[in-house]
Amino acid sequence: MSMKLFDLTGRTALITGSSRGLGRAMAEGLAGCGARVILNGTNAARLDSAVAEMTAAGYQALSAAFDVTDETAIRAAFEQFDADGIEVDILVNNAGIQFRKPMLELDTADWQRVIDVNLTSAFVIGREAAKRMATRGRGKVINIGSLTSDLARATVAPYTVAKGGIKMLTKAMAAEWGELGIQSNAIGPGYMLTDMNEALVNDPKFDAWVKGRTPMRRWGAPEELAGLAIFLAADASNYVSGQLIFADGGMASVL
Ligand code: GCO
Repeated sequence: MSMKLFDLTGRTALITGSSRGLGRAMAEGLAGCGARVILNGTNAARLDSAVAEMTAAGYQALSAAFDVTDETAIRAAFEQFDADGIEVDILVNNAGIQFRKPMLELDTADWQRVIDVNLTSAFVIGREAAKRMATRGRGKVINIGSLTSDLARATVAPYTVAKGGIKMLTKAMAAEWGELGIQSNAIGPGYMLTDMNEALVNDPKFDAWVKGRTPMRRWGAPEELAGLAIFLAADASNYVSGQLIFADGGMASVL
């Protein structure tokens, strides 16, 4: 019985921003439990090679290249899924960018770009997915939050605000879509070894701060998010909704 609760065979998962990094790691975790995964990004060549790598590894993988801030492209992608008979059962809103600058020096355009990619896209793509999930009476939305969903760090205000918004959007989705059979939850990664954080990892002072501030005394590996993604994508979490669950080495829980 217990393993069946985590079996994703016959389910299709769309993971935004998944040609590499956290999105790719979660896609591999979901595929490893039987899901067919749709990788997304804007770089078609990078997507094609990621699909080829996953297919060679024995996973079921497709790609859907679209810009998560382009509503027309998002609608077209879902209309193509409809036309191809592809039902998105699991949506992982992972796409995100970072822009580090103190607010006093921050241009509004840079603020808006981070909000558009990291927050508004989750609403737009979530709405398109949920419209279709509702017709089937079931679906899973997994939004990717952050430590900054709860805790602010100087120089990353737009990212912090967007990720705080992700936490509350997750609850709003739970509030409206629970009766449709859709569970909406969020994952809060800690400081992870990703391209986005390369400058931080390579900064000895910041690296020491992360290791000192994290009870597990290390950065997280992208594949360490896969277990939470599998849980929140599977029947095991069918009565879990509106939650933000951290995979952060304990950082959000300690002073
Ligand atoms: C930063 C980092 C963080 C982490 C992550 C923490 O500049 O502080 O990019 O934002 O990536 O979001 O949960």
